[in-house]
Amino acid sequence: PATIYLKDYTPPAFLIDTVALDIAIHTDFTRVQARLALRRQAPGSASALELDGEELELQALRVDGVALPAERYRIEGDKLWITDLPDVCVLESVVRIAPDQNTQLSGLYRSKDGYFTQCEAQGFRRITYYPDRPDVMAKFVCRLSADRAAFPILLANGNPVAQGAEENGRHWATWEDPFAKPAYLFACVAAKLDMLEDFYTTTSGRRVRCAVYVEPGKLDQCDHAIAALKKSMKWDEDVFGLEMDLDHYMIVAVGDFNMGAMENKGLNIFNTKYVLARPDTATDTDYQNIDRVVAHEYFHNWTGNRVTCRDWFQLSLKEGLTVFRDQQFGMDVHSAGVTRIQEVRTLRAAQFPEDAGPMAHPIRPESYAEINNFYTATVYEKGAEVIRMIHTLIGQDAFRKGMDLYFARHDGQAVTCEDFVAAMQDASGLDLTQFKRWYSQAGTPCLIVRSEFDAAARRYSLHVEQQFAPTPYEARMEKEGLALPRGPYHLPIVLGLLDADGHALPLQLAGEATPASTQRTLQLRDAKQSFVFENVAAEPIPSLLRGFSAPVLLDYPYTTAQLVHLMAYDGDAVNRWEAGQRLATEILLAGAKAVQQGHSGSDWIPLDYIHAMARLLGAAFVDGGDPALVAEALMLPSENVLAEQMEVVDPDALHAARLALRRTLARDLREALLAAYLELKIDAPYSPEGEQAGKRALRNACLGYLAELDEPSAQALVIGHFETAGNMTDSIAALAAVANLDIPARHVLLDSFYSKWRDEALVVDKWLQVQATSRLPGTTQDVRALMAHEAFDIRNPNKVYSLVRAFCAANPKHFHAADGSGYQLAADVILQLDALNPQVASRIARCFDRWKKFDAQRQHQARTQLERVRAHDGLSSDVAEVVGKALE
Ligand code: HT7
Ligand code: ZN
Repeated sequence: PATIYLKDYTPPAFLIDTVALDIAIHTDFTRVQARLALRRQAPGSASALELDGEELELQALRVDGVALPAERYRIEGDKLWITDLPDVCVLESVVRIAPDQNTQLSGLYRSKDGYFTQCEAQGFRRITYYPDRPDVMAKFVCRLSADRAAFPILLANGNPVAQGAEENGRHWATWEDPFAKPAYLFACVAAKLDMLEDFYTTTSGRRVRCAVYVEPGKLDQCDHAIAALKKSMKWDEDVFGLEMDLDHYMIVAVGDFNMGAMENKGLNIFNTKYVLARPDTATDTDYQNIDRVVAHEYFHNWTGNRVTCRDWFQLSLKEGLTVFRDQQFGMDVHSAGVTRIQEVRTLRAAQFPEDAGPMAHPIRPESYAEINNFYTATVYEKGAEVIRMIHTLIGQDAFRKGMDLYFARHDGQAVTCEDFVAAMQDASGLDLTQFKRWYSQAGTPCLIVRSEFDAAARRYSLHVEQQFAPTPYEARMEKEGLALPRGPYHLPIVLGLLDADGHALPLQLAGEATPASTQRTLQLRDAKQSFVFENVAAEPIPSLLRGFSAPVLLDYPYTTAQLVHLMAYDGDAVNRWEAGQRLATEILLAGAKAVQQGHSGSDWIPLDYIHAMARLLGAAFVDGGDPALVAEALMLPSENVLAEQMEVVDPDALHAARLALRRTLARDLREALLAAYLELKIDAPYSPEGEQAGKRALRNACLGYLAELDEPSAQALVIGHFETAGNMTDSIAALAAVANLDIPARHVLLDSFYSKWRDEALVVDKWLQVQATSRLPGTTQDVRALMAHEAFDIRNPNKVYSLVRAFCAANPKHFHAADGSGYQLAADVILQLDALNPQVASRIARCFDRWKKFDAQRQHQARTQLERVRAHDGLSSDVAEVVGKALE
């Protein structure tokens, strides 16, 4: 595929003031008429108008009402060029499209209950000819018509202005959006849907109608989404002073959707997964995800819509910032510590491996072949970490001033990441020149920290060295003549020091007269930099990068005793958790080595660790204890995260070591786990809110450990948990546990679950997922069999993600099977899917990212499948880019 470069950006020759669309949906085609009011940017210049169009059947083209002669335009691939246009004119086009055949789910497409759109990043060009780029912002009016009985709901962005009947049982509606927007934010829906509405009054008195549209019969699953929307509206007013700017805010849920949700102006379109919830169908995690995704899309109204991206290289401008905002919302409305821990876990599981693999890229890449491949953990999650670092460096007040300045300068504009950083710099007075390296350098930096204590001088020093090795991205850029200078990062190190009793020490940096506080934010700028603390009586234990203050790897030679100490006493919840993860990682890597050397025992598990975990569990029940935090701490690092730490990954050894540690903990803490399980039983009616959800998380974590005991009584406990579950969180916890057990009850429970829920698509997804992630032998064949089951549909992204991606991304033991059976399954699906939905196929292809970290036999198997995919005729640019980079 052709590569597109940031350096080649040029402004559009023509701007568009207004767009009038007429979309007429018929049974076997849709006719789209577009009227574009064009204005040349540089009046008098001769440049041609460049329009994008994909899979459009052009029927008419008129300029100022006159049919355009053939010599004035040419179609080349997915471009339409028109020459000799006046500086100001009206272009009208008529095209036919086939949404019923649109399996890519980009543009206008058919789903079960009607027609829906998805235009980001480049879907609008599949609806009509248009300059489909975010720096062309226009005001849209949309007339939509369809059969009234089949599609009674007709929606588009903005406000409804008129509606009426047509002949043959058809009807129409016109919507007008008062705000100029890029085409990627356009949306329309013609469908049969139920609707739940509520109202929110903004601080300035605007009464906003909040409406959620769902598949008929699902109104009892909408309450949480609508409450989340109102909570988000309030939060954005309270924290950022940002109000809703329209009278209608609509959320439409659709079962066929490539991603999570889409922030179209005033008409968000959501994957059903992030809207529908009832206690018996959705887990606590589902409820929390709904809160976060609803908030995220709502927050985009300002960070993304009112101020948008100049070009797609700037994607992190809106995504990193909006993820940061939804993270802050999550920390405010749920537990701050648990929320942050979960974010750090996601970053480590998804972004760090990406940054170490063939698709590594900075949060603002210099080039791409297929923009859909850049909706990545790096652009989203690392992008949010970069914003968080600015927030940490300048503080909440200056950050808020920076946001205000950003909107004052750029409301209604399409801008760059530079513009955002400039606003933050100007509002805070902090020089962010060096900081901007975070936008252009790929890879995860490593901080090597060493300490030195001078007892006589009562001085404690921390010597920090930054390592920022180049990634394949830098090598590729260099080959393409785009070598960028690399240099040390500017980043915040939030830290504290603990004494032997676990007390936080007052921190007095050299040169200061008195200690300032027990936690400091240090600014690291140099490749090597030292920080010296005075008046330190005895050698302390450092608690570094509190709250995960920078997205880096940390190399500090902690002893087991120090980590156990931090697990118990660190005043920072994230670092208490982090100490446990660090210790578990060391133990599990030693365990994997022992397994490789043929040791069958578990003498690599230190007793100190078992005792620390026992204390942790006990801490949930003392005054001020937080079961949700304890549940997080009981979760061992995943096999994929551990794999990143191995020179040559041995998935079997890692799996065996992790399982052995889980079984040892289950055996050694059996009484405490069982007591906690019994104690945490909830008798109150279900609520997804914090306290109850935290107790359930810990109770189910205990159940998970107890299920590892190869004993009938433990199995009976799991079966009883399933049979008495009063909500989906408990049901699925038991089902996931039993899916790993080779006992007759496994099939009984799986079958009864499916019979009960076969008509609830999102619950069937869970059923597929627990089977896809089972560790039992034969899982690969089971996944193949499930692909032929009536419950599976390769055209539905949720089904593919629940079964195939769950297998490839969350079942390393089977995906990386030495005989190559997992790789072959993945490649078969990628090829089958590529012809239908390249975006989803490409997401599955990303599961091969780390193939070069494995042994020679596995590498051979993976290469064989990757080459097979690459050689396929007519491969999409999406999959070609991912597989091509993997094979580089
Ligand atoms: N901004 C939205 C991105 C999105 C998307 C991108 C490509 C293909 C399909 C898509 N659906 C949604 C989602 C968000 O970040 O809010
Ligand atoms: Zn987003």
